[in-house]
Amino acid sequence: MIEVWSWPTPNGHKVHIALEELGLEYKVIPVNIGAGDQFKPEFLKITANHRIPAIVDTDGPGGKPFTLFESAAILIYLSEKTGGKLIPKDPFGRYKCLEWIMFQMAASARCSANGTISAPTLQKKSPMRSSATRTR
Ligand SMILES: N[C@@H](CCC(=O)N[C@@H](CS)C(=O)NCC(=O)O)C(=O)O
Repeated sequence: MIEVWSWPTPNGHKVHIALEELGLEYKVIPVNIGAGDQFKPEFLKITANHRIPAIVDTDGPGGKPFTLFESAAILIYLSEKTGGKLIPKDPFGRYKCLEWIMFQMAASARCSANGTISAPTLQKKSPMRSSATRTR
């Protein structure tokens, strides 16, 4: 069973869609980023970054519980967990796929919700937030 600590935002939906596509059993644990849930200790136990999505796989590598954050890392993990269904196995296809995964992370997946959650109260709780994000 995979616990998805998430919220309905673009980065959250990437993982929700992959879980549906792969037919994996999962349970969503809502992290209301508009209410500041991402700063709660129980969420910060499974991520070094106060951002959704994050997962806990109760049946991770070696059959042990496994935590993971960052949507691209999660997508790669879920693909490999299911035998590489989302990422081609041949080197050409694999690296082209990773290229686009990295591209969407770096260039196109800025969370549109960031503007709404950078209210002054949340900014104070988030020393890691960049000045660029603070001013949006
Ligand atoms: N690089 C991260 C970005 C995650 C991200 O920006 N998450 C946003 C929602 S889409 C968030 O949780 N923001 C809460 C905050 O900044 O405190 C990923 O791809 O997982």
